[in-house]
Amino acid sequence: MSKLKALLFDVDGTLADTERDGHRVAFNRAFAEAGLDWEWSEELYGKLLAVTGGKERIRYYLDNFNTAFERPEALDEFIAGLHASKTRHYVQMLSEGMIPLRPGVRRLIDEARAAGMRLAVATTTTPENVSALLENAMDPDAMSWFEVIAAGDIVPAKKPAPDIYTWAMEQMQLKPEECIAFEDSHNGIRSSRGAELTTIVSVNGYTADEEFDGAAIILDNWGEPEQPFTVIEGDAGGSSYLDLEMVKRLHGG
Ligand code: XBP
Ligand code: MG
Repeated sequence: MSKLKALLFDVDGTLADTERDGHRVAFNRAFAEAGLDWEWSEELYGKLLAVTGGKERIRYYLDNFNTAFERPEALDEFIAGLHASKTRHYVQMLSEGMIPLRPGVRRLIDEARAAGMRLAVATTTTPENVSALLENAMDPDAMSWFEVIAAGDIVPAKKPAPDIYTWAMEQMQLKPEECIAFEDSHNGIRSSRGAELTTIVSVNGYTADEEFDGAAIILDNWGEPEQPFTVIEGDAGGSSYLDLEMVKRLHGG
């Protein structure tokens, strides 16, 4: 295995628990603002998460859960308009500090930066959402800590396709064996493993029962010294929270 040079982070569910109380609520606010009576419950949203990408998720909802809706002729524009409104609501919620980072994220990123590790983001979500999360929940300067922000429509095929990870590594001129990915979902690890990346998984409420074939380890949390993780599958080598030493050990380089 090559020496580890870069950490590649998914965003939603990985850096922060954004889906249930963030994205879902923002979608519902956008629907209400548009005068639609659609309401995505926590349970329904769990089903809709099968599809990544907000615009793609709205279309999936119409195709499978609201087939009676009379669609406007310009459906693409209609969905794009709803999604733009959803992004405004979501960014607003982040600016109000509604979504914190998951435990352990800030500590690991600080340690990685101090050690000269290169950092990048590889996500399906819209770029504005990434900057809003990093600046509000991590640090006002956090955008400058990440060399590459690979996000949203930058590649046409979203996760589970490997394209977003491959694109990020191309930008950084790094090979998969020089990087490690952090994910929280089945679609996420399909993408990272498809890009041949060693992948560390930490699940959340929506993804706890998903399959994570090929994960280096599956944790219930990134862990903190005072808040240890539980290992769902794999060998933590005696660690109780994820630090750079454990990341390097799992990478094997
Ligand atoms: C994230 C997603 C995104 C967000 C919504 O998946 O699926 O679609 O839920 O984002 P991952 P947008 O964590 O695997 O990247 O509405 O901005 O598309
Ligand atoms: Mg995710």
